[in-house]
Amino acid sequence: MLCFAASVVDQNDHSPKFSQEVYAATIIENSPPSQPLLRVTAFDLDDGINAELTYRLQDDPDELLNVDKRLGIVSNAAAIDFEAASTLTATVVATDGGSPARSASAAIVVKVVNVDDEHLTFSVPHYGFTVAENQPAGTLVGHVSAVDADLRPTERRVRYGLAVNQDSRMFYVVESSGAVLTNASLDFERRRNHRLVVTAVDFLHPGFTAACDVTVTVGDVNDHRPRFVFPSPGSVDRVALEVDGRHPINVVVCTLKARDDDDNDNGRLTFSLVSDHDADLVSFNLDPVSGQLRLVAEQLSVSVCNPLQCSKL
Ligand SMILES: [Ca+2]
Ligand SMILES: [Ca+2]
Ligand SMILES: [Ca+2]
Ligand SMILES: [Ca+2]
Repeated sequence: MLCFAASVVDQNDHSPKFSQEVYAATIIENSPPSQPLLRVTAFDLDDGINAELTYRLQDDPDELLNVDKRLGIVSNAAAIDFEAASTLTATVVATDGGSPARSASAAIVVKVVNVDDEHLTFSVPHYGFTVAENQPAGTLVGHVSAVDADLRPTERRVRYGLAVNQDSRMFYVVESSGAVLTNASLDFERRRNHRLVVTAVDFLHPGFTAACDVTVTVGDVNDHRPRFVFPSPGSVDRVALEVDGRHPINVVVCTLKARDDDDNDNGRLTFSLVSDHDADLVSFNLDPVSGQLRLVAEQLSVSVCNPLQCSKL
């Protein structure tokens, strides 16, 4: 009696098929690595190795997710920072063991749940502003800004204030906006710099505070006229000087001194002579910078009192 045995060899004629097109999960920010998030499942209607599936991920450039190649369990590869990535996406691919192999893919979407883990921070630790002197109280000096990366732009939970110090009474800060304004007119000649400390607090979490330094530089305005120190101290524009007509020529008679409380060009003085009598001018030479006054002619034979005018050019 003859016996015949027949067997059917499986052909890899079926591709794997995922149970879902999209797999979704959530993860709480800062969770430690290797938290199981979801499980993907694919089926293959072939037999044996032709239905033996392995899973892998692609389109996960930061490699924040892992998948168990046999079990299809997707986990996080690292702690996730919500402020850096609020949603993670990847593609999972299932491949069978056939030759040639067949594969299928599905999408993975993991939403990250925000944790209030960020603190208020000023955009810079030190602000420098300049405001001209003599401006009325209420003049805007500048803006400071503190942000909490946990907050969306529409969430306004920051309140600004001014720490009390020796300069703080001259300024105030708008609580809601961080605008710094003057409380009084500033005087460059009295104080050129003011130092402030602006604070910010999250009013839902009063323990969350931040502070920044603010330097307000007062800009000079030419608000002082030159005044003579010598002779006739305090005189603004005329000095009386008695010159002996016998004084030798080209020898310094005296050195005029004047001051101006303003800064740089606003306080830089030059001297010049003016007279109602032009003839008097030719008798004198006045150095515009040093203020040294000399007789340069001998026309003066008697003592005269010449009104000399000093002016800033
Ligand atoms: Ca197959
Ligand atoms: Ca956060
Ligand atoms: Ca001034
Ligand atoms: Ca001046």
